[in-house]
Order: sequence, then structure tokens, then C-alpha cells
Amino acid sequence: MANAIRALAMDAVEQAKSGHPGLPMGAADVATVLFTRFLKFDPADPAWPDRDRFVLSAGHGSMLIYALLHLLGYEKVTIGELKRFRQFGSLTPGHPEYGHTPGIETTTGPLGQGIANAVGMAIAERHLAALFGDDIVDHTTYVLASDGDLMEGISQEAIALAGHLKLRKLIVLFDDNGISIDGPLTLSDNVDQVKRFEAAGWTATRIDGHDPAAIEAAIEAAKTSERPSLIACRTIIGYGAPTKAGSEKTHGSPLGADEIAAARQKLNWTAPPFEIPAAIREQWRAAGARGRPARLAWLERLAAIDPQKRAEFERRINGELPADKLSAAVAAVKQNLAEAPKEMATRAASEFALEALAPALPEMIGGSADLTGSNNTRTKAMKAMSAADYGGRFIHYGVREHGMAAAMNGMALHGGIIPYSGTFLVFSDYCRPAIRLAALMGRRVIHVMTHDSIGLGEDGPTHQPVEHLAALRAIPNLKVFRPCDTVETIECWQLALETNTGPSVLALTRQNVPQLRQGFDAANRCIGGAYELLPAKDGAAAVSLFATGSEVAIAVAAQKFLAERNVSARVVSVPCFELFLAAPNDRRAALIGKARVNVAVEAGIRQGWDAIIGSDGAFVGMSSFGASAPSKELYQHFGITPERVAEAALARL
Ligand SMILES: Cc1ncc(C[n+]2csc(CCOP(=O)(O)OP(=O)(O)O)c2C)c(N)n1
Repeated sequence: MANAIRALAMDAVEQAKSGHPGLPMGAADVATVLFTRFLKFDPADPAWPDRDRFVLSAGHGSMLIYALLHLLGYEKVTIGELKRFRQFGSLTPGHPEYGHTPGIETTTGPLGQGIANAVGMAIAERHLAALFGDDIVDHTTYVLASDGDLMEGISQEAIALAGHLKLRKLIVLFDDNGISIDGPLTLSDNVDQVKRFEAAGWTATRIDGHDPAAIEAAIEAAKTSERPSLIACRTIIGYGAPTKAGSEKTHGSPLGADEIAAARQKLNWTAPPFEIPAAIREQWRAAGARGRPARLAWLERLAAIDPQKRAEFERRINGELPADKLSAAVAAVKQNLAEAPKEMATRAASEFALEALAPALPEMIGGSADLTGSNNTRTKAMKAMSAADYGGRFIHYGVREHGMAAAMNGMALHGGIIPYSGTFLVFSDYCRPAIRLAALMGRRVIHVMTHDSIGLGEDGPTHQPVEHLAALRAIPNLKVFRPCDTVETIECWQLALETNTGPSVLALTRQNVPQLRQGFDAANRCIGGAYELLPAKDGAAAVSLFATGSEVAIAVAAQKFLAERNVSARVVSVPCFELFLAAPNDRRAALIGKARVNVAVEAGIRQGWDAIIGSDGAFVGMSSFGASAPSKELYQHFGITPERVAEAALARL
């Protein structure tokens, strides 16, 4: 059965003239034991909520999973799709992609992401089991990880978090082949992975990854462990290739016709390319049919639970918001702010919003990378999640931004949870690869990123984001919100929660800002990404002022300044570029307006703003790193003031 995987991998890579045969051939025995004897799944319903999760963290070995899905009877993964491996529009892209091929749990490729996604999936499983009971939620998360996965720093963050939370239903199968692209691993690495995982609180063993009995016994033992488990499976990369096995030559290129012919002989595999002998195919299909009774039994158990509980489980798994509760919570916050306007930092406004949102949306799981008090992401009622209480809704991720962001992706992929978390905006760089993948996969995760400019003050330029808003806005399908006050903050939270097609970042201030939106407005004015906050006082505006976040108040003050000089200006708040730039041309053109001068003010770099103010517009912001000083002094020093905004406008009139 394992040779069927090997043959399909050799043949598909050869046909595509590109790809990675080494990993599928080496890990074929491990995968065969796992998929035929342990993994709980049903090809008839790849999204069955209580299925076991399998994450191929080493995504370059994608032919392993495509071969498995085909052999096990995932209908859409036909032999034709295997023949079109890596071709445009096929279900078998170079690296596995979430939402593209039934049976693929996550988009892997950037090494280390998958193992960290799996930690998030295992957290989600434990959390939902605590809420809905083992009858409904009881599955294991398996990962196949390579040397490359374990060399990446993110893996350390992930395994430390998993060990700390004692995620006993997480099992990592390490394809311990001692080879990476450059050659033997000893060129660059000498870590004893078993000891490393043990140090992080895992159970860890080392086995022969070509011995089915040993693989079976190790997985069996791992399933009874009270901790997450590592099984280091010693394998030979490219197993079966007579001259290339055990060498980096099999990692990422076709083996070539002669080597494949010789491998067929060595493996005693006589079937022609892409053909599977009927007896072996039958065995695979039987393995694929194993999970059906378990799924049917689960459906019966689900049908038997309290209808309200079932409806809530289904709502959460389907990612549906409790729309009435969300709009009521938003309206209540807005009412409060209309009655008692608040001058506060937008990070505090976010906490104020969360106090209303979190009770309304129990699927929200908060967290912070060790900056809870600074990010304001924990509501008063939120208990911490721990190995003793998986029902807690707040995760202390520790100082592990990258692992946090990837675990959040795993939770969102698992379903039933809307993860949000916190760190400083400047450390979005530490999360970026995972945020990019959330955007690529179209998953709802929400990053609260506070201390969003030089306005954070004394911590200085290491902590002051300058290029980060632009860098985040550059990621397709990511919404970057930068609300200007308390009211915009709740509106942006609502929009982030309602975005179920991709991630959002909320960039929030450390310093206080005035409440600019007065009175009660039921409509969400941020929905279009930009709106006219203050129209020109007398007739047509000579100047349009555009700003985001804390700089909107500066634009408002600049408007007054210009009025004193008989220049009429309007102020447009731009809380979300992506929403604004996606608006129809006429709406965009109307909002940009026809003033003689456009000025933008944002305490970041200019990049991206020309789409709104034009290349002839004036920009007041940053063009260097910040400095260490009190916030007000920094705004003066870097010239981000109402006077300078007004001067920039006047100079162009
Ligand atoms: C973050 C990241 N860096 C680099 C790569 C390119 N790359 C793909 S596989 C690989 C290493 C291959 O070694 P290993 O992980 O042991 O896989 P094997 O050779 O056993 O298939 C590298 C560097 C990547 N996919 N992701």
C-alpha cells in the first residue's frame, strides 16, 4: 500500500517535470499506518466537524497527501488531477492549499506554519470539548513535520505553547530523514529533537519509520499520553530510488525515467505509471470507508443532544455570527458613547467595545503575546485558558507573536472559534508570515495591534511603527483598520467580526484621543472605509484633509486653523484603505472630491496614500524612524501638527 504512494509521487513529479518525490517516498510507510489504522475521517464528508485533523506541515511533500486522498476515495481527487499535478486550475497545486482540495486542512509551504497551525487546532478541539462535551468534540490532530519545520523558529514557539497547555491530542510525526535541500542535516543542525520536545513537556520517542509495527505501537502509545507527543520516525528520503534514496537529490526534483524504472523494480511495483493494481486499490478504499460508521454514530449523538446546544454548536462551527446579539451590543456601546463621550486611547476604546462584544459572541477567544495590560484584550470576565481549564477564553500566548498568529489560523481553520489577540503594531513583523497565510486562506482572525505610532512615546524608535501600516496594507485580502476614536473603534470591531473571508488588523493608539463622533448614529460609517467626518463650512472645499487614527484629530484642528485664514477645508476619516479602495469608482471619486489641494496626515510613511491624495497631494507623516521622547514632543519634532498640515495646504493653494 505504501508503494502505491511512492509510485504515484514518482510519476506525478515526473509528469509535472517539477515537485518533491523524496518526502512522499520516505514518509509513505508512516502515512499508510496513520491513514489506514488511526486517522478518523470520511471521504464522503471531508468537513465532518469531529474528524481528526492531519496537517502536512512539510507542504513541499504535497504529493503524499494528494496520493492519499486519491487512494482513500476522495471523489474529486481523481487520477486525472494527479496527472495534472502543479498545473493551472488543478486540485493538486505545488503546495497544499486550504479550500482548494477537499481533505486539505491548511495551506502549508512556508515551513513551520503547519505545526503551529496544528497547535491552534488542538487548542480549539480542547476548548470546544470543554464546552460541548466529549460526545460531540473528540478528535486528534496529527502533523507530519520535516527537519525544515523543526529548524524554523516558529516551531519552538508552537511546541512550547503546546507543551505548556498539555495538548494531549496533538501528535507530531517527525519525518526524521536527516536530509534537507543543501544536503545532510549535519551541515547546519545537530539538535536532539527528542530531548528538545521532552524539554518542552512532550512525550517523545524515536522509531524506525519504515517498520509498520513500530509506527503503529508508537501512535498507539501517543494516543494514551497525557501530553502532546512527538514520534521521531527515522526514514530514508526517496525510499526505493536505487541510486538517489537517502540523498538530497530526491528532495525537490523529478527522479528521471531510468531511476523511476529501477525504483519500480526495486519496490517490485510492476504497474505502469498512474495505475494502481486492483487489489491494492481495494485495500485503500476499504481504509477510506473505515470512518463512515464513526461519522454516522457522531451524527446520531449530535441529534440526541439538547436542541439549543446543538443549534449553538452548529452556528459556531458554520462560522455564523449571532447577528442580533452583535448589532445589539454595538448599538449599546454607541448609545453609551453618545450619552457620555469619552476621551481615551483607542486601545482602551477597544477594551470598552470588547466588554460588550465578548459576552455577545462566546466564540471570541482573546489573547496577547505577553502584553495583556498594554493591548487591553482581556475583558474582566474572561478566564485564562489552561491545561486545568480549557474552557477559559483568554490565552496567554507568551512572548511568541509568530506562534500566536499561526495558532490563531489553526483555530479559525478548525472552526467554532473567532480568535483575536494582541501585540504591539511594530511586532506585526513577527507575525507577518502567518497573517499573510490567513489572508491567502481567507480565514477570520483578528489582530489587535496597539502602540500604533510615534505616539507611544518614550519606548523609542525600536517600538514605534513607521512603515508597518503600509506594509500590512500591501497584503492582499487583509483589512487594516485604524479607528480615530471610541465610536470608530466599535464600528471597526464590528466590521472585522463580520469579515468572514479574511483577517483584520486593528491598529490602536496608546495615547488618548478625543471622541470626534458625537451623538448617536446607528449606521456604521466606517463600512465604506472612508467618510466625510466634517464637511467644509462655507461652500466648496478648497482643501480636503485625509487622516487615520490619532491624526484625524490633528486634521480637525488643521481645519480650524485654515478657517481662521479663510480657507475652507473638509476632513475625511479613512479608517480602512482596503474597504475604501474597493468601493465603486464614483463613490471613491465623490469622497476624494475636487478640492484644489489634498493633504493626508498619518504618523507613518507615505507609501499607499497616493491612491487617495494623488501624487501631487501633500503628505504630513514620517519619513524616518522615530525617537525616544514623550509623545507630544515627538509630534512637534516630526512636524505632525495642525499648523504643519495647514501650512502644507496653504503652500499648495
Ligand atoms: C520558511 C521556508 N523557508 C524555506 C523554504 C524552502 N524549502 C522547502 S523544503 C526545505 C527544506 C527541506 O528539508 P526538509 O524540511 O528536511 O524536507 P525533506 O528534504 O526531508 O523533504 C526548504 C528550505 C520553505 N518552504 N519555507
